[in-house]
Amino acid sequence: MRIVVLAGGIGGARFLRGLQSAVPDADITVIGNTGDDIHLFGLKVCPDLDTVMYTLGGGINEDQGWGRTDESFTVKEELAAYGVGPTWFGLGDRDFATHIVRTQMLGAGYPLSAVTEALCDRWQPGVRLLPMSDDRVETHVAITDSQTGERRVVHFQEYWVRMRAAVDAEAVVPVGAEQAKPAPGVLEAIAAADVILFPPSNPVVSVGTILAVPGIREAVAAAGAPVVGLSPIVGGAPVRGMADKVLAAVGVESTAAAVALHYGPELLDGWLVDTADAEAVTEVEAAGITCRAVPLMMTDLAATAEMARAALELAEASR
Ligand code: GDP
Ligand code: FO1
Ligand code: CA
Repeated sequence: MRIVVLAGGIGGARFLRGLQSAVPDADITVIGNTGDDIHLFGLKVCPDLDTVMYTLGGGINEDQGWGRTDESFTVKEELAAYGVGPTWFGLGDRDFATHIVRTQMLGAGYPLSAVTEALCDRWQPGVRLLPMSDDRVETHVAITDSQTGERRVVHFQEYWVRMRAAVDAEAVVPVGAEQAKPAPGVLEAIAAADVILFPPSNPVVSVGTILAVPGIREAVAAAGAPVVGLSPIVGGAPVRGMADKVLAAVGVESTAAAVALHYGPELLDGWLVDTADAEAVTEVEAAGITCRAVPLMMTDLAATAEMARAALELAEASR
């Protein structure tokens, strides 16, 4: 079975682990969000690609959900001693090596897709990990500065990591997306898929950014395969992260039903909500999307594998 998954970072990566456990023989292609990417200290950092790669490759810091296990921060401390920031972004020593290799290969002329493949040679994530695009896309967030009262735009990482999403997101802009092309293999994988899954990833800054690359949304909508999503909103709130803030920026309520309607029946054939949101089923089905309520908390591998099985069953039912 060929499965394509449009994934962000932690939510996407944890779901993928469950999917691999549920269907060990599946041929899984992950289309990863690169809108979170940021250049720091002259290095290209790809948080969501790395989160997927480290999680599936056994190198992730499990408690945090991002970054490396057994990490140290000597380089960061030394940079700070030189007064070189930003200090608000925690790059560890082991993680730095990944960014150095990536930046070196990009400098030598390799596209991000080839670099990602080379990094995955080490980690063997068991999936084909493709960036959504080889072109630079960086999500920015419009905010009102609480000190000056002025409207300005910050990089998504600054909004989330430095500001902890404490102020409202007034707009979310995937800068560069309009000019970006899908990376090699992306459209082909979507067209050849037996099933396409939206894991419980952020619908705006993860899945939304991937769909903003011209051609990808159209390919998913035109795919012969059923498309099934899992709600990242449980009981009216994101399980973790700032999905509520960025959903508000695009005028979408933080409910499991509103997120399904935001994707719409043009994209989705099926939608899973948590049992806590069972009342959403009628509304989602009224919009023409088959919907089921099942437990959607990724508390452990068994629970996550059960979610993946439910998604594949729903895909089968809506085929
Ligand atoms: P990020 O890039 O690290 O933010 O990760 P993703 O975009 O892949 O996923 C973030 C989303 O995952 C957030 O909106 C969370 O609400 C959602 N999420 C995290 N853990 C769970 C879980 O256990 N169950 C569900 N349903 N959603 C989750
Ligand atoms: N998240 C944080 O909350 N604080 C950090 O200092 C931080 C550093 C970091 C470094 C590398 C990396 O791959 C991810 C990192 N993240 C950090 C996570 C990342 O910013 C977010 O999980 C996602 O981009 C949010 O979608
Ligand atoms: Ca992300």
